[in-house]
Amino acid sequence: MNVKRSWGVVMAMALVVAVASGACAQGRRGGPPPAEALFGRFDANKDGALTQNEVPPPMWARLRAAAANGDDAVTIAEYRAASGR
Ligand SMILES: [Ca+2]
Repeated sequence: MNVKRSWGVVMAMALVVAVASGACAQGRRGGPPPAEALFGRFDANKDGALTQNEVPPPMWARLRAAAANGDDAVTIAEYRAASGR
């Protein structure tokens, strides 16, 4: 791996950590983050649902309870129903 590529990987990881901690901090300060912010940041495949592989483990521990139909994916409608956001 060359230096340019390594730098890109480091910057990408830093961005992921910054976004994840920002969303978690937002949740701690004022309750759950708004659905648009959460799904905009973490719905990697843009299918309108969050799955375990798309969010940090502590976030998934809270989110999975919103999967009303028990399919281990939380749709934006399920999130809104559970969080009121
Ligand atoms: Ca998704």
